[in-house]
Amino acid sequence: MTIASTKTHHRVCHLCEAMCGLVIKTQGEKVVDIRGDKADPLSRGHVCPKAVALQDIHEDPDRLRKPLKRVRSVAGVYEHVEIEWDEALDLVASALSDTIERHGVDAIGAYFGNPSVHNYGMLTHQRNLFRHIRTRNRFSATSVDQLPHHLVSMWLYGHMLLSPIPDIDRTHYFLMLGANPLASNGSIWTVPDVRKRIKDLTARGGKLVVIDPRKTETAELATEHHFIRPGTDAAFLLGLIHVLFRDNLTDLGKLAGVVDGIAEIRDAVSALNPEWAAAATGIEAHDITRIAHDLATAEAGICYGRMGVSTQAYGTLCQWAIQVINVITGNLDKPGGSLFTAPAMDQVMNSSPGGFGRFRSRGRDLPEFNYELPSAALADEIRTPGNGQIKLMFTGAGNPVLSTPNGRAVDEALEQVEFMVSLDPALNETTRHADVILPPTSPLEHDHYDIAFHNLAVRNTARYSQAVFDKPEGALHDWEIFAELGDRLADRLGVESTPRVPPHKIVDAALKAGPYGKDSRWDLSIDKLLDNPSGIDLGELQPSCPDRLQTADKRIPLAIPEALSDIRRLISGMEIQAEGYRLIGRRHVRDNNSWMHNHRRLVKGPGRCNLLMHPEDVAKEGWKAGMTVTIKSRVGSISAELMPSTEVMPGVISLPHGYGHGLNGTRSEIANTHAGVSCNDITDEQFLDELSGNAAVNGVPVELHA
Ligand SMILES: Nc1nc2c(c(=O)[nH]1)N[C@H]1C(S)=C(S)[C@@H](COP(=O)(O)OP(=O)(O)OC[C@H]3O[C@@H](n4cnc5c(=O)[nH]c(N)nc54)[C@H](O)[C@@H]3O)O[C@H]1N2
Ligand SMILES: Nc1nc2c(c(=O)[nH]1)N[C@H]1C(S)=C(S)[C@@H](COP(=O)(O)OP(=O)(O)OC[C@H]3O[C@@H](n4cnc5c(=O)[nH]c(N)nc54)[C@H](O)[C@@H]3O)O[C@H]1N2
Ligand code: SF4
Ligand SMILES: [Mo]
Repeated sequence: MTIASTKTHHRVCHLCEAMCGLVIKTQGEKVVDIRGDKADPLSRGHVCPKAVALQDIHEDPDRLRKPLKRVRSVAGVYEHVEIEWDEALDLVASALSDTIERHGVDAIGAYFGNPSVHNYGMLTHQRNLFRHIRTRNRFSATSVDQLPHHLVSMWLYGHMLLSPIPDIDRTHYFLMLGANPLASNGSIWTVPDVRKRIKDLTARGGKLVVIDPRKTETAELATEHHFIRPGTDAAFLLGLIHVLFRDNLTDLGKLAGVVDGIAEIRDAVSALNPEWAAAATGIEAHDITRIAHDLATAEAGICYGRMGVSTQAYGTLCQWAIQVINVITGNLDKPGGSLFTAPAMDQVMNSSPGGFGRFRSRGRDLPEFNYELPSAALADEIRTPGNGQIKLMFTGAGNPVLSTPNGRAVDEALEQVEFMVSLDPALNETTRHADVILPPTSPLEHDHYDIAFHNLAVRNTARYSQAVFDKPEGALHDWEIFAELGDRLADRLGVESTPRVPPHKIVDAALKAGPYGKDSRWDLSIDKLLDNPSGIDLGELQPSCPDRLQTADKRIPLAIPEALSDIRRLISGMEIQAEGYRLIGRRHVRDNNSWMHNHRRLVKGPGRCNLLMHPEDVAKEGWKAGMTVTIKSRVGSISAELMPSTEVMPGVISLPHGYGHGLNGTRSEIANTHAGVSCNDITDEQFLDELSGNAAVNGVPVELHA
């Protein structure tokens, strides 16, 4: 017997936005060790419990290694059987061209999920296929997530991807709403090792103030936590803006000459005093006043809000108000405030700035953003007959049955399409409907450069990871599948196909042409990054306005008409706040949306898909811990085990998303034995941030029954 020698690999973890550097040891085909890379200038050795799951994903016996085709067995039930790549790719290309010829290009629907942004080949090569399919029926996880951030960045800063990043390491005051980075590891804010960064902030006398209907792990570390009634944050934020104007606390600092619309905003909030905000939110008026003063008078401060304030009924208004607060307190573009990044491969300079409302969904008249329709309209666009009805559905790296509102309706609708194809390594709740599943290589079998998340990081760095293992004979990377399908479709449509440039060559060219490229002292390239496998530090974030602004006049038009008119909807919405329970979500550090429940190390321990409810509410209903409670909304009902907890405020219940496994025809043995229920079976596709069309999966009105 020969013992394989141990090899050491440097690789970044792509599972969440934190981009932790890893050192991975292998022997032959086995991973023998995964740990944090202390030499990584961004993550400094940090990892979370999911890092080891890279091995579990790679070794998972349920991970698909060959394409599957759905066939009806003699017994009349559907099953998936393995087929060869050539047959699978031809089947899909023929179905695509056939659908385009019969019904036009809009008959093709596409949904891309979260991991498509964490896999660089999916970003670089989607175009190889979709340049031939310019359909209006594109959807993605964006509209169940960060759509309001993009919209507000486009309006204020001229580009949907130009997001100000909280400079936590140099701040003195951090006001955080609807985010739990201790579980999520940060979002629209790449901030590995956030626990240490928060501890450093409070140790140097700085403050972290958390606003959340649940006392989260992050709130536990905060200097101050306030419960807030779900969906009322916009009232809190506008109340803060009111105080900032009323008490003469505004100071635009060096942005004074570049911002328009201050007077309009002052007028729009003149009646929205802290007493009004207190009645809506449940946060005391004197606390609102004090927080406004503390933030404005801090040497440098941050206002930041994420999921909890984006995926709610006033998501866009919240994200707009957050930017207004940062601008009028002089904290935008300031060290210790929020700063724009200067990444080595700059997505802002290399992509479209975004656009809004250029067309609308057929069924419900919802606006597109960046040529995507809200995912809350997906089932409708499949079911509504007529020109533009979806006949063929393409999903890539997504699980909309578990992740989009009224997932049961999506589940039923997917069964109705004429043909469905999924680019995914899993046979799960969504892909079980696919006629053909195309599984890409495992993460350890391909290289990686974080095209997306360097743009959102608390420090400018660059890091390239080579594949840990060779790709198996015959297997294809995600980008190669797009390229193959693109070629075959082009051939059938009689148009030219796209030259096949591997992702690392695209990144290499962008690095060389970028701000740290050939014309700089850094001379960055893929070769240079190969010589520095733990990454290269390009320094801390720097002020960059007005140059960095992408608006035509290099100014910030703060008084966005759409936001100002949405204030009226908020005011009437706050007057008619329904009684009864409101559902919110929650994340756990060992979950990752719906797709990492098939790894024993991540699901072990007590079940996590239980219903949190305040003990006073539990007592009021006469219920007990451990009993099964049915949660009912306009669209459906589910049942979950009750767990009384003072973590949530009275009137609020919390259930994580991404569960609800165990459906017929799926292949994930461990996840199916930790099935849980899908909270998106009761989130409502009609309950939206009406301004943007973003799904409101938080603050959903529900009824409870024993
Ligand atoms: N109620 C409620 N709903 C929510 C949320 C919430 O907080 N509450 N959160 C929302 C948010 S923020 C998001 S981002 C969405 C996520 O929603 P989705 O993106 O739709 O779902 P995921 O669970 O991330 O599913 C990812 C899929 O990608 C596959 N996959 C993983 N890696 C790769 C890869 O490299 N290549 C390919 N081709 N496939 C891959 C997995 O097998 C899985 O099928 O959910 C949203 N839904
Ligand atoms: N471990 C783990 N990490 C992840 C993910 C995961 O599923 N698991 N998903 C990744 C993805 S796709 C994303 S987008 C990010 C999300 O990253 P975060 O935005 O940090 O996500 P959450 O942990 O869901 O935090 C949202 C918080 O909003 C609160 N909330 C709910 N409703 C309201 C409200 O009305 N007002 C206020 N103020 N707060 C409210 C919730 O209680 C919760 O604490 O996490 C990423 N990282
Ligand atoms: S926090 Fe965890 S999942 Fe996220 S990049 Fe780091 S190790 Fe990976
Ligand atoms: Mo997300």
